[in-house]
Amino acid sequence: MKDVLSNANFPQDAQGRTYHVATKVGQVANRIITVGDQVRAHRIAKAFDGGKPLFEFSSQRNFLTLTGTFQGVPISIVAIGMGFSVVDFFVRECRAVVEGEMIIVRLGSCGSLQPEYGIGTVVVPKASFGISRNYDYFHHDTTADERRSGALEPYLITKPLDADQEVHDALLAALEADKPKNSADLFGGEEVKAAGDTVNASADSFYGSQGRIDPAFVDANVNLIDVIRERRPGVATLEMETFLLNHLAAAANDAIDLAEKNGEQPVHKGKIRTGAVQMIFANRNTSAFISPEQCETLEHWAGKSVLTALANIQIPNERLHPTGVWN
Ligand code: R1P
Ligand code: URA
Repeated sequence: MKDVLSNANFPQDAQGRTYHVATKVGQVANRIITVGDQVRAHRIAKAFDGGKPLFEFSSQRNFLTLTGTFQGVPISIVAIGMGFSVVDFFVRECRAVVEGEMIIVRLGSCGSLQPEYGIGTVVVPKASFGISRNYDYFHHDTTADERRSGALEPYLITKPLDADQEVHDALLAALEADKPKNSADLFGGEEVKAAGDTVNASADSFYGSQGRIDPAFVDANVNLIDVIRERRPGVATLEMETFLLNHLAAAANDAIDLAEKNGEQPVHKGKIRTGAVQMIFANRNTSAFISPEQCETLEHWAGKSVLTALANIQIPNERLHPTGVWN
């Protein structure tokens, strides 16, 4: 870190760059695609107008921001890594440097819990709930009785939170309209497909809280997948970020509603709308895992579709960030 930061509550440098994502006003667009991995981010950015971003920055903390235009509409792609905590850095720090409304779509990989959604299916969830490890269950002070009685459960399962309906519908429509042709050869005899209105679970680990068995650790998760299916019937996918994105958007939107109710000026004048597109990389019903060629095909299709959907969703001019590197 080279620059001097001030404000221990929300550190920013003299130009307003945030501490971890390290972008400032004018570098991030109102419409954002967030991905886990940087290869995917660069792949999608090739579909920007002119074939490349207008702004590119990789932070010391491994957040990569690529901002460009697609069909003339400014869009940022931000690669954040994995897990709940990086979503928190990403949403709060991007919110701090963007004025007006934000639409954030997560484009990530996932595991499938539904036999009809194999590798080659891309899903658009309508809702997502969280699964987190209940650390006290594993604490040495916790008694066998507390564990047996169910007073403490090994995993906490939240209520679901919805994605924005218009964003969901635009994503599904764009995927349907632009399916790769002749994909059956690459995907074991079946063409790729898109499925909407699914329910997602975001876990705080790839392993224990997604029900993967690891004899090297006590995880108390042998029946976790059954418990999840029983409590949230129809759950289709497991990944690690979508729930927190929906949660933080709701928290930001609640802060605006609260300020307005109290007759105060909200910090930001626009709400955050969210959506997600999830590519199935791991089929938890069969144990199949995606190949690099299949991955590239899905990322091109899904990436272009998310760009198209974002460009098609209208944001009124007065709720758009006024200037940026794209102007
Ligand atoms: C785990 O392998 C990672 O893959 C999924 C999970 O949510 C987690 O981040 O998403 P990405 O492909 O976007 O990283
Ligand atoms: N990402 C996850 O979090 N889980 C999977 O099974 C595959 C991708």
